[in-house]
Amino acid sequence: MEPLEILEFPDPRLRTLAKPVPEVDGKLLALVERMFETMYEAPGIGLAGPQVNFHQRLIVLDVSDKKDQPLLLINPSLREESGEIETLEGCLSVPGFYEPVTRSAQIQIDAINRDGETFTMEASDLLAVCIQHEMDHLEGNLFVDYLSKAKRQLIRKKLLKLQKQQAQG
Ligand code: QAP
Ligand code: CO
Repeated sequence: MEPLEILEFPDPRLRTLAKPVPEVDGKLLALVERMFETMYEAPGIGLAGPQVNFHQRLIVLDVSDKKDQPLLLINPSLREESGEIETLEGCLSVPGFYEPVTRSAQIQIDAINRDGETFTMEASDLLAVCIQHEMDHLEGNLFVDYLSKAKRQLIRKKLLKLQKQQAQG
């Protein structure tokens, strides 16, 4: 399988507000499979539609050690959140950079599954962090937005330099 191209910060397309998935059909599920494969191959623990230039509210993740617990979230919405947790976060769209981010430690969300059915789930710790990180992507937000402007600008500069080098071959 050819992995999907992952947009990288500061690509302005990552700032696009994702629209609700209108319908769960075979075409969408085929993209979901490619997103899982792209995430596992990277390797990563989460990937959101906007990162692969698909601007609908779609998230794939797997925070398990054995990489055997794929989770698909379509049109997720936050119902409840509590507590605080600081995690060293990274992002497939910000390769090579990891910084601490504070988020809610426990969350409850609603989402739609691959059968088009709504479900509710609770998550804590790394799973909760990863879901919040991926839901940020649907709003066009990135973990670097939580850092100081100086840190964000430095990451931006370094990534632009790398991207230019890669474009030149
Ligand atoms: C989001 O991120 C996340 O820099 C998912 O060179 C990450 O899968 C939430 C990755 C950490 C919470 C904690 C990053 C792969 C993968 C890189 C990822 C890289 C290669 C990031
Ligand atoms: Co990310």
